[in-house]
Amino acid sequence: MRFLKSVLVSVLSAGLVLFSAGVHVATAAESKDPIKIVINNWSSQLVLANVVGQILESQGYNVEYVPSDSQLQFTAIANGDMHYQVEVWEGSMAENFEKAEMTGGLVDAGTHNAVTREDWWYPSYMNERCPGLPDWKALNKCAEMFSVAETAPKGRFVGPPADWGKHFSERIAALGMDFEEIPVGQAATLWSELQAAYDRKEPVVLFNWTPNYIEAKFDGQFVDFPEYAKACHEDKSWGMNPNALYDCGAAKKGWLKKAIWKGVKDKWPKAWKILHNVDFNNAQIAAAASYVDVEGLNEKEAAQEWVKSNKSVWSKWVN
Ligand code: TMO
Repeated sequence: MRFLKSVLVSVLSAGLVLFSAGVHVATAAESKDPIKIVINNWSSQLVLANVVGQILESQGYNVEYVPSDSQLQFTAIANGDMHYQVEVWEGSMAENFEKAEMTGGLVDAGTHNAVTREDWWYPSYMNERCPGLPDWKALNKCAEMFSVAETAPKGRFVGPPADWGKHFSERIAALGMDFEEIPVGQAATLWSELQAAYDRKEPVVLFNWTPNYIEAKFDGQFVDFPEYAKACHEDKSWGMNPNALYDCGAAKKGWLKKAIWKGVKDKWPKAWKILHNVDFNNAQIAAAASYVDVEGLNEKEAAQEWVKSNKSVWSKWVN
């Protein structure tokens, strides 16, 4: 009996070994070192980074999540200290992304289907109260309406966390606006400020972006600033203020890219392909944010949900 039991155990464990060898066969020749996926401080990025990580794990890879500043991350990727960023936004990261790409260490891993915009945004009930919106000059005429004790008589612009590289204070100065940027410490404060104003139909103008869950929950729109051009961020003489950069809005149809360390290609060749294939659209990104900001899941749980219910989407990236 004892003999039988031990035979059974060894047969079972041999089977287990064979089974796990089978699972890992695709990546047998590849490094077991963790692929380091960058995480930032807004919901969709956190969820999608975990989605990508869980997909890689399903293919036998080891994964590590590394927090980084959304501007400094590109040098870290170029140096091979971090390996992949799933959300590179044109409106806030193009310059540092392209600088790192020029060193050769960071590679453009392709553009998502999603079209993006990151800019000043206000609830639609302000259209009646401030005629001429969404034009920025009309907004500026109503500046005092947006003032709080801290900024009066200037209007308050509820700005993003400092590390998001937006240059909004420079824009305010370049365009001579009667606004002052008051940055939040974290993204969640943007939404609580919006909610508080929205509930009382009070004036508020804040930083927002699309795709995001906000557009499904609140009725509002972006402020139209002078049309974006690359030169606006590089050449002072460009635009309506000949002595300043940033006298323009963000791209209205911005790209969303992925960034990868060039060394991934030799170290994890199959992952290199998968990570290029990753492709999210607007609805998927908004839904990713909604799992966290509306349903209250953490990013790991949200990613598990996504991976479970979108197998037909990601199985194409893997094969
Ligand atoms: C990069 N972000 C979506 C926060 O503007």
